[in-house]
Amino acid sequence: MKSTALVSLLLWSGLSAACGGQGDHDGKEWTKEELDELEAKWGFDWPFSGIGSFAHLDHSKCLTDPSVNYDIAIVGAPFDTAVSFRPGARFGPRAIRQASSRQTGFRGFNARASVNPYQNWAKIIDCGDIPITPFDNNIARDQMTQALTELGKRKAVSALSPKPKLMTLGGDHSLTLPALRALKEIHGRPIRVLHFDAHLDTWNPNAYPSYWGATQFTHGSMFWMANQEGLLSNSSTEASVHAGLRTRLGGTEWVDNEDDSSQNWVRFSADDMDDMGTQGIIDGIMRVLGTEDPVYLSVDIDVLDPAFAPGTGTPEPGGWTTRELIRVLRGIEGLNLVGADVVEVSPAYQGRGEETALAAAQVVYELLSSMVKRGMKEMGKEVVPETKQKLLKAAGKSNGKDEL
Ligand SMILES: *[C@@H]1O[C@H](CO)[C@@H](O)[C@H](O)[C@H]1NC(C)=O
Ligand SMILES: [Mn+2]
Repeated sequence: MKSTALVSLLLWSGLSAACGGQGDHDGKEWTKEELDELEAKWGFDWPFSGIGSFAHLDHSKCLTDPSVNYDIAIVGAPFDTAVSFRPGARFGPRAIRQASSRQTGFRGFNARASVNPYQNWAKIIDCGDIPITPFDNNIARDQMTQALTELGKRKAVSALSPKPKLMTLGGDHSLTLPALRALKEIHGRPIRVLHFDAHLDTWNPNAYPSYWGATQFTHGSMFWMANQEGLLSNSSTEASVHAGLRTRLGGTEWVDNEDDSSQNWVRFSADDMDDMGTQGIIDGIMRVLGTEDPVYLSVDIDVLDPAFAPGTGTPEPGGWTTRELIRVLRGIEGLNLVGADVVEVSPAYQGRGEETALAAAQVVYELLSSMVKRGMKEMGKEVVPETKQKLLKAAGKSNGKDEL
């Protein structure tokens, strides 16, 4: 809240002076020292205090204020009328923000990544939600496309990021189509996708019984549609990657998988985790996607086992643990991420301990850490893991960072 609080105080003192000294301090002029003292006194938020922005980040309604700039924006897309089973993901963004409340800039150092994404080069803010209609999916899709395009086209704050990155909180998975449309518009090129999910989501809408006609905008068809629209890279037959799959397929054969392959996807199943381990999955993903090409990362929280994430629309037993997913996310931090989403959190089905939303908030934190860390490397700044820090200390060289 720091900078916005300061600005509003300054505005307020200016206004009250202009109104002939009204207000509770009789038109008093606030010095910078006094305002700093207020900040020191009241600027801190406990995990359980404050208005619920993601990780207590500064919040702006970015869509109504074109002057707001950022390097990374958290954006909520509370929408769930394109689902095939349990609805309720429209409450996902609020649940994820609530579950992120123990994330603070003050204690935000990611010991797995060796960076604090909230105290680094990137200006990260919470842009609030896109007000998406629940009554008409065509309008909803246009609203999401327009909003994500507008937010992604802003000028970034740091010279490091030519374009700001959006971290979208879903919402059902159909929102990835507007996100990919926006990226095509912003980057002027088709994008590669890394997709964590129990399901393929490359289904032709006509693969569902379609006597009555089929909408092309569902949470299981957005990647099929994205490919039809030329939003996904076809640069090789291994252009995009699924990980964590365990969905049932249609019919009696492998047609769904064959169709998926013909759309240039590589598949890692949930069971591959047992055979390959986290490192095998990491190596497989990095072999396909590399560190140069722009990649959009989409995390359907149903990639986790329902034991870890029951609060979702289409749960499938036999998935990964939260720790396995985090480990894989850390291992792929070298990807050139241009944006990401975390979708399908449907809090009405989660336990009272908020495990599903907590997992989603953690995924966001890990992805923010990766984006910030990549920027540091591009700046030539060293990221010092703890083992190396200890060696440096033993050699009498400290980089000045305290071990807390
Ligand atoms: C990729 O191939 C599909 C057909 O499978 C096509 O519709 C789409 O336009 C192609 N994408 C690009 C970026 O050329
Ligand atoms: Mn999905």
